[in-house]
Amino acid sequence: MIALSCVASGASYPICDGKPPSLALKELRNDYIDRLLPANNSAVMISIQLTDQTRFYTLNQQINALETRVQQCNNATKLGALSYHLMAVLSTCNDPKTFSEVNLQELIQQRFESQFYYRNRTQRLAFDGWYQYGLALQALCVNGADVDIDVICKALQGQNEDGGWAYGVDETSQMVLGLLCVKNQQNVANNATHLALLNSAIQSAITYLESSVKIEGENTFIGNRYSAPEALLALNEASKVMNVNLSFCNATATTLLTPLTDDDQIASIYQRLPVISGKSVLTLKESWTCAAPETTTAPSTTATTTTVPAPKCEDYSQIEEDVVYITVTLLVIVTLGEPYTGPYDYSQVVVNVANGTKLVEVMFQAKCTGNFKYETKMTTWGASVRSVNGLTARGDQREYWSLRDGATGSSYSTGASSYVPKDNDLVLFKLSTW
Ligand code: B12
Repeated sequence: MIALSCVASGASYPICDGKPPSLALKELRNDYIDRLLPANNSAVMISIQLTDQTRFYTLNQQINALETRVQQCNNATKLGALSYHLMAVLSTCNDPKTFSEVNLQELIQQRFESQFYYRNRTQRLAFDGWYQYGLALQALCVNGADVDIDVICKALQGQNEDGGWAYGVDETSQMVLGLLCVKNQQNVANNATHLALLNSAIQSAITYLESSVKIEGENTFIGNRYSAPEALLALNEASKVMNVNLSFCNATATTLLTPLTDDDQIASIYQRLPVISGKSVLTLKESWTCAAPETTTAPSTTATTTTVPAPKCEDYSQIEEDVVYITVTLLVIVTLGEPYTGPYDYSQVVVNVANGTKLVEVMFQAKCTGNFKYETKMTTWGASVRSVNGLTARGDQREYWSLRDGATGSSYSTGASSYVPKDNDLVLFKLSTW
């Protein structure tokens, strides 16, 4: 009876049971990889390399582009970018200390030193954020460099009482992966006090991640849909050395590993892909080998890039009969601080748009009215809002434009390229710090 219900539940995932992927999972993996292949990005490279090197048909082009990115690195490059580059280099079996004549390991070590002094005083939060701090622990560690004990101590001091880091699951997963890796270093493993502190930090982080499992109808997440892949990888790595409750593993993997839609952003795909093979970047640490892509099975046609024409205001000037229109209000609040604790610089613009229009397009149509201005930068999560009404968020002050529901003040769970406003929505752009 038990065996039957196991079979009936169907899916089996390497990340949950260590068995090789099923045929269906392999097909899904190929779809994910095909969508990622045209993107020139270090995180994409790592994701494909971890999952299936033989299908990385664009590897050589990607290595060339990686060289250019690495050459552009300097002491202003953030921990996250440096770390992705380092791990991408390592995943191709090149040396991150000499690749393109840049020593990425050293740049990370230097960048660690400048994390806790900003806004003119010593701070408890890492300037580049705990997500990137965790990535940097992983990068140094998988490259075989001993992470300074000071760097590890600062990480532990930054942990919240509930066991998480910063705002939640995303950051905590990266920190768990990083700390799991540095646990085996000489300066930690040979010092009983350090080891005990680190073990207890990891243990409470695991408890935090386990308590972030959410069942919403048919779906199971850890945190939300976007934080779940990395949390699953972190818990899976932790389960190799510690007690972890992974009873929700199959349900989470089933929720995550769905066929792609046009709405899936590149970042969401490269973060989900390694869940299929169950390999985190910690796999790069020892005895990592490289295989050339299989040219025989490479698609014969070169990928055609279709350029979508830039929208024009005229495209929206006609009212079309068979289209349902909704009203969306864009509200801009400039003063930093909690919502509605004015006085604040305040402006608002009302637009009528076709139902189903993405926020970024609503913004474009608002721009056409002449009463709203904005600038975005394209990222692997879609358009990131950098400036509104001429005011640019200062990254070096940890400022950003947060996108919120103006009625409740709560943050949207997706960005401007993904969020679809509803009728009578009040979309709030609020200059905030993080
Ligand atoms: C740190 C972080 C932030 C920081 C980034 C600060 C910085 N400059 O370092 C801040 C607080 C500014 C931020 C803002 C937002 N974030 Co954020 N963020 C993250 C987090 C935890 C790590 C990103 C990172 O450092 N990656 C490592 C670096 C090396 O990679 P990168 O590609 O260069 O990362 C850059 C982009 O990720 C970008 N970025 C960060 N968040 C977002 C969100 C969107 C929609 C876009 C387009 C870009 C973007 O900033 C990073 C650093 O430059 C991710 C978690 C994750 N799983 O990826 C969430 C995450 C990417 N963020 C998310 C969201 C929703 C937002 C906001 C839309 C929240 C809001 N409602 O205001 C805003 C963006 C609003 C805007 N102006 O367009 C979601 C995206 C989900 C989705 N499908 O769109 C994620 C996945 C969190 C989650 N689990 O839900 N974020």
